[in-house]
Amino acid sequence: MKGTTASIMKYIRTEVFPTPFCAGCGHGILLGAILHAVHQSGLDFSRVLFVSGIGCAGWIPSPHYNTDTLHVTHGRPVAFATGAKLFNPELTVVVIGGDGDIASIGGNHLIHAARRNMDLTVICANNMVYGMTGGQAAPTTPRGARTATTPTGNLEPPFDLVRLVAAAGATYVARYSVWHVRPLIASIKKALQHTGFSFIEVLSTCPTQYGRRNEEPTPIGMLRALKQNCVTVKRAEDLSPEELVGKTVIGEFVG
Ligand SMILES: Cc1ncc(C[n+]2csc(CCOP(=O)(O)OP(=O)(O)O)c2C)c(N)n1
Ligand SMILES: [Mg+2]
Repeated sequence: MKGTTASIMKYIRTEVFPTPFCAGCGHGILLGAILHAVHQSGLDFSRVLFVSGIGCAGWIPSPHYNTDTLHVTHGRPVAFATGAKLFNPELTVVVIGGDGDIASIGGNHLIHAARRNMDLTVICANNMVYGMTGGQAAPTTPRGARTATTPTGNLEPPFDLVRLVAAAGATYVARYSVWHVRPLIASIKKALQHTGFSFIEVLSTCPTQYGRRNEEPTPIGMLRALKQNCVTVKRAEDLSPEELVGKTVIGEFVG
């Protein structure tokens, strides 16, 4: 049953279906990828604690995952997860949050947990916008992108989350997208088994709040853009700075 949808259904509270996600939301793909990684790792699901804040990404574990989930204040899941891990060190503690939750209001918790090399896995579902609250600009919104609060284009530069977290001291750092599901699952497996602070940025699609205001309004167009615009770390080594403009480098950066 490796890799089939049937193999992960036992980890899902199907009584909460249909999901709260909009049509074309990439967070559902990430929801499944995390469960495939758990399944393939052979972890006891009842000994995994998922912590999430407020936002569409917060709904990935809660209410969907059939184990303990903490659905906490916006921006604070890393802080709650730190407390849970210190109190109960044998738990595998996984934070799942949006780019606003993890890197905007929660940015300080993120860098300090990385600095301390806390034994947590943090998965950031980066749809480059505040999806749930109406599509405001986030610290991950690309320059020039239109959002509810930057209708003529964002003037500010975005954070490069993998560089930020790697510089802060994380000991496993990777980036993939919801298009690159197989390498994403392999990376989540590594992060779950890693001792120390592991961080995965997952580029996700938000047709409702991001795509419709920018070049790719459709779910399939957004997925195609991820396929076309992402280049692996290895391939990026052979590209000039000019050739890398508009590209996102994916792969493992630390670990
Ligand atoms: C302390 C606090 N500040 C602000 C909010 C409003 N709020 C809820 S979710 C959110 C941002 C959601 O964006 P993100 O974390 O990227 O998740 P997404 O919905 O895009 O998956 C904001 C600003 C809140 N609930 N609590
Ligand atoms: Mg977001």
